[in-house]
Amino acid sequence: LDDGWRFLPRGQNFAWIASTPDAAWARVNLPHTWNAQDPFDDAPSYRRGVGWYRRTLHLSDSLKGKRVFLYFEGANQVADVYVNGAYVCEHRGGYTAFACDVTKQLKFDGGAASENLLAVKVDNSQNPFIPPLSVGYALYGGLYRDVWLLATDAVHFEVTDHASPGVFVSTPSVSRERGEVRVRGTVVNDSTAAAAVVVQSTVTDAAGRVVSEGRRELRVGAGAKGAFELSLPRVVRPHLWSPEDPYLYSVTTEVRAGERLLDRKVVPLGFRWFRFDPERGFFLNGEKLQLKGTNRHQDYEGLGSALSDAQHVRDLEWIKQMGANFVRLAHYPQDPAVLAAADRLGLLIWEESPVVNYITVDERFTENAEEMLRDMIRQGYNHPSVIMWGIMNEVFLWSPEGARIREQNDTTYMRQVRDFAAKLNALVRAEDPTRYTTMAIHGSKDYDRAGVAEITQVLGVNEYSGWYSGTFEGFGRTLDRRHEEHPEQVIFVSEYGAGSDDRVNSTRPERFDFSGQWQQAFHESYLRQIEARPWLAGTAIWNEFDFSQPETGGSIPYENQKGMLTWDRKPKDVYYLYKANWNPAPMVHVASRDWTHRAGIGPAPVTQPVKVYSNLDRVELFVNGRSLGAKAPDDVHAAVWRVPFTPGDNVVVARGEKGGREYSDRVTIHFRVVPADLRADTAFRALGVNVGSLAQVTDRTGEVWMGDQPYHPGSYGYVGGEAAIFNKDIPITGTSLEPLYFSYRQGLRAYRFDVPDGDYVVQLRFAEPTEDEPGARVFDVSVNGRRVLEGVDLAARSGQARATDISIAAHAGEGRGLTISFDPEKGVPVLNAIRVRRAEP
Ligand code: GCB
Ligand code: CA
Repeated sequence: LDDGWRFLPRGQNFAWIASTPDAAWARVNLPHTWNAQDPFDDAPSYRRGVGWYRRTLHLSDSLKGKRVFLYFEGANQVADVYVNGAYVCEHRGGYTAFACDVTKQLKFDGGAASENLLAVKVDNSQNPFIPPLSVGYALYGGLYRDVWLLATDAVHFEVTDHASPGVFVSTPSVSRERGEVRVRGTVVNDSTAAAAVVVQSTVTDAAGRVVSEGRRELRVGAGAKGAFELSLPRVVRPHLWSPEDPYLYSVTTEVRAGERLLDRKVVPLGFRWFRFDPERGFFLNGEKLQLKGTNRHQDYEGLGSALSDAQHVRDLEWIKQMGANFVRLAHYPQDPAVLAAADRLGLLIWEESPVVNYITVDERFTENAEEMLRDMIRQGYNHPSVIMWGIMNEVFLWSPEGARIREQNDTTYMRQVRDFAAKLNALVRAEDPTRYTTMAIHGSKDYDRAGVAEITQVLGVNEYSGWYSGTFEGFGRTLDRRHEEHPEQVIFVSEYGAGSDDRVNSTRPERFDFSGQWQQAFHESYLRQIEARPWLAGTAIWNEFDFSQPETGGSIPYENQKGMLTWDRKPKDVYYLYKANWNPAPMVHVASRDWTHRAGIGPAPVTQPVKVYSNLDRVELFVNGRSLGAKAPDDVHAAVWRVPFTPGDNVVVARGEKGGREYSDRVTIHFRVVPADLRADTAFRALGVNVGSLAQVTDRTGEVWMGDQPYHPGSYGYVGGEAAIFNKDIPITGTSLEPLYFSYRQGLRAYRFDVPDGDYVVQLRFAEPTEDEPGARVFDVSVNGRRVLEGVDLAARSGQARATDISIAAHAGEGRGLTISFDPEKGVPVLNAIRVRRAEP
């Protein structure tokens, strides 16, 4: 039922919305969210509240006598469903499916009289009793997944058991010799007479051949339910399921009354067995398997959370092609299409329930969290890809009052969280003893102090050493310490990552500069450290795709930039680092796709590094047809050449071969040579500098803003002050070139350009980094000793963190170039970026 809906972003009760004329409503198709844009504009926050959906539905007479259900794959986050004015069901929680029996409320008469009105009220308001309370991604409201109409016979498999298939298949024991299959489920008899039925399950292989079969007679009273369980004859020498060979059988379960088929369910079946070992890692089908994985969020630039099934599937294909064999679905259950794709593609899954950052100590919160777990497990139970159920993420990151803190000190709360976690863990164990329980924690002692870290069977640690703070090596040290102190613990690296922006590149990358090169160096180091610790249960990159993060700044505000691909699914160069390491298919990639516009200080040619990721034994690099020699990629499949760039286009080709076949990659890099001595540059047109950072920034026109440097005669650069960056939580507004403003220099005395004599326009780019009150920072600006700006007060002028560009006319004479000086009146001056261009004649 995805098409033909109408949407109204307000309205409290059904009576009111039923009487609102169609014209007041927007036409929408599902999946739909009302927050596809507003979390990412410069207005603070986004709309969290009520939205109504309505639709008419004609039902033909042929459905008369059937049971009819509405099946919602997900609605964020509370949904109330009405049919023909009657309230039929409610669902709490934005990430799992729910089903409502609407038979009684529907009209089937045929013709116009059979027009039914469906209406769904969806509410994504903050709710203290519904996880998640806080997340770090947009909480998109809406009917953002597919909706189905299901019609069954009066006697049918249960539909409303947590919107599960009503049939559950497990493999109590599997070996190479044989696989046991157990099928259990519930038949519901909604008729007025007792039913004598036969339940039959058939296992077929991928070619459709029947390999096992079993049946059972069942008597189900009128209006009653009957549970069944079948142990099928063992399958001999089953074709095992694995990431390399995701072979799927299927189990078809039918319920019949005599010859009459009443219902049929087909579910996937994979024969596999697995275990975790604290000393040796993960084993699948008896063999050690290094879990190489990544995390996935479900949103997409411009669409919010409203993705089609095809888009969900494409995401998993990106992950598979990268060579991963594992995905953590953080931080919530995802579209049904995702698990189906994981089964088919061979990706092992950690699915988790959205308890994030803190909890409300209240029975209602606990009950909702438990219901979500039951939803998740029963809906995902039949998927062979699933190996772990996660119960929470970084639950001690925030205080019980909902504030980010360093350390918990409320011991009562810590005990309550422990009890809560233990309760959820026990629930998962009881629901599904065939998988492992897990949770993810952040770098804090609180989890051990509170006894929370020991609750689940697998412990996920989220590690960002070398990004938010510390060095790359802090990663391995943290892991080793935990492993030593808790040798009995199965330790999984559930997150690690660093942000990047394809506009930002550097020959001297620094922590938190958002350059692609720092991100690459981070992952290269982590790959090495992971390789050195075979006892790890597995690892997962944070994150496969850039995703929404409404309360963050950085070089792309409102976005978490740690993806292997951008938010609109453009692979970054770092994606190919993983591909080279994890996917054995021969490949070579010139890791400069994100840096095709470069600049450097001359004379030409200017030498800069070019990195190639490749899993070939040897790769040769050519620049403009000339060989720079062949190299063997290193232990993480990287090789770097020092390439002499000439002004203009440089064609870079990397080439290698394997098994008699040639593999190559080709990138054209446009290079601008900035003369070391600007004074002699009679052709000088313009020069921009990304003040406060060593990284270059490429703008949309392809112009490269140079990295910053101290002034030296003949060139450009700052005089005095120190480099700084914005607080990561403060979004920079009023510009689409945020990286230029993200870094800045404070307390500088001057900025100099030794340009040739002539008339210029100096563009000063500012964004007030720290002050939100006028008067705290005030400075004057002079050019070559002449005051041009008096009393610049950025907070007063534009407020905090808002891009403020000021252009001034300037004249360079007598070979003195341009000296733009900054004189403090109050506080210290700042400058975020600067550009000098020749005035038009
Ligand atoms: C974490 C969180 C995740 C964040 C990530 C980050 O530890 O679990 O939700 O997005 O860090 O990028 O900071
Ligand atoms: Ca779907």
